[in-house]
Order: sequence, then C-alpha cells, then structure tokens
Amino acid sequence: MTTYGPGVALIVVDLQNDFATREGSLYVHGGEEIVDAVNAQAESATAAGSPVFWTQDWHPEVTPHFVTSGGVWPPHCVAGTAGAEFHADARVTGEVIRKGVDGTDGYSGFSVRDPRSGVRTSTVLGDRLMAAGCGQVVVVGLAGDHCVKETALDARRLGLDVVVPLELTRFVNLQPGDDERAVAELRAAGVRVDSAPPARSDV
Ligand code: VGL
Ligand code: ZN
Repeated sequence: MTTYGPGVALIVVDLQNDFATREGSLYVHGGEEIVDAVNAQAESATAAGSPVFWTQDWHPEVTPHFVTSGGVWPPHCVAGTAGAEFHADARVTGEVIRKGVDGTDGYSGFSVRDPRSGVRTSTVLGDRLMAAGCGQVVVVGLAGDHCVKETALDARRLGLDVVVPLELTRFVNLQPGDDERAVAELRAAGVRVDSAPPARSDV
C-alpha cells in the first residue's frame, strides 16, 4: 500500500481527443469514462506533493508510425490538430511530456524509438523523476495495451515501483485479448496491476 507524497509521481498517458473521444481517429473504447477519475487522482497527487506528468502523443503529419507510411496506426495526434489536444475535460496541471515528435515511435513516456534507425532516445521524464527523488510511479491513461504498458515497463527498467490501476485505463484491443496479454506482461515485469482504482486517500 502506498500513499501519494513527494516520492511518488503520477503519470497520465495520452488523454487526448484522438484516443478519448468517439470522433477520435484512434478512439480507445471507453476512454472518455476515465477522465473525471484521472482528474481526481491528479488532484489528490498534487495535494500530497506528488509531481504529476501528462504525456502527449505528438506526431508529424507524415511518420513511419502511421499506416500511410508503413506503420500500423491510422494517423492520430498530429501536432497542432484538435485530435492532439488533451480531452476538453482533462485538468492538465504539471509538466507535459511530448513523444513521437520527429517521426519517432513514441509509445513510452520515458523513451522514443526511431523506427528507421532503431535508435532509442530518452525523454526528460526519467531525469525529472530522479531529480525529484521519486521511487514510485502510478501510471494511468490510454491505452493500457500500448502507451500505458510501455511507460510502465520503462519505469520498471529504471528500477521504479510501478502501479497501474485498471479502472484508470482502457485498452485498444487491436487484436482480441491484447488487454489480458498486456496485464500479464506488466505483472511479469513486477508492475502492480490493481483491479480497482486507488482510494483517494490511500493510493
Ligand atoms: C498509442 C498507438 C499509437 C497510445 C499511441 O497512446 O497508446 N497507441 N500511438
Ligand atoms: Zn502514436
């Protein structure tokens, strides 16, 4: 059991219109349902002195991440478009970490990978957490089988304790069963996957 405080950070992944609204180009079913609860988490975290980070998928118009250029995803979260904006109800406070900029595959908030060269580079998120002295992160947002998962796995690679509350994420399920496989992969990596959201006073 853990409680928000300066040693624990909240990372909100990609709560953006293209994922979290029905009109979005890569709508994650039920994505809009988590927005209020995520806001409440962010409020609790901030009140307890926990840093809060919001990742933002932020792609160029043409990128090998998109199916139109050899990738797997429909174009989404193109820099500067409405689809890339945070959900209108999201109360974004704290630092925004953009990923996928410059044509990289930005799945994790901690690192991005250039699909052409295979080179992986770090975002500032890991440095920020180290500088803040955070040993634990709570990862929420969209999508549980992609960016939430990759962010949580990277956090484990950095040696952090990681909690993913299932009520605060939703899954794409591009292939049926991706949700269960993602949860299994997270648990195998030592991530605590909770089936209920953390109580507000008892994360
Ligand atoms: C995501 C696929 C492509 C995500 C981002 O936020 O989970 N998924 N880009
Ligand atoms: Zn993307």
